[in-house]
Amino acid sequence: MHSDAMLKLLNRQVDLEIFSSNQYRQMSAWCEMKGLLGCAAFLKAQAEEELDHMRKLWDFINETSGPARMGALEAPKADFESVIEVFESGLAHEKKVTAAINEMVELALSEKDYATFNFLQWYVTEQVEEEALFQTILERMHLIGAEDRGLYFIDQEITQMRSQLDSKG
Ligand code: OFO
Repeated sequence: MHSDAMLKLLNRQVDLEIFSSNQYRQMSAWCEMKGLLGCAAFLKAQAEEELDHMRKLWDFINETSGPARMGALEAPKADFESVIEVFESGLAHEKKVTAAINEMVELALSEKDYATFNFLQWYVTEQVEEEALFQTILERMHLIGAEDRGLYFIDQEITQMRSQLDSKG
């Protein structure tokens, strides 16, 4: 059902979602070592969500043309200068994911692959939310100040943001 080019991009996206999960889990470990337990929990939850994104793709690929196929992954970045750098890297990464999804949407449209185009709409919406979330966190960090006691308040703020997201489901 999919062209080879579409299947290649869908499988590439599987790898990107797994990489995203690994990256957020690795960032979470950095935060935990710095005593930023709210940030660590937030990032660990993000890591789990990325696996959900991968599973959705995996099932879609196999239900349509298949087969879903995993490739080699690079190691995620593990060392950061500051918690701001962690979340800036997160935002930059999400922008990369958005670009990859947009590329698939464009190909699906140009090939008249409407099933894939329709499937990808969930990801398009999700990316708007994820970029906005990282952007908001960074704005709050700049507002509160990510040094000394500011770090404590940031950690509290992120804990609250996570529980609001969890209660929305
Ligand atoms: Fe963080 O995004 Fe998946 O798709």
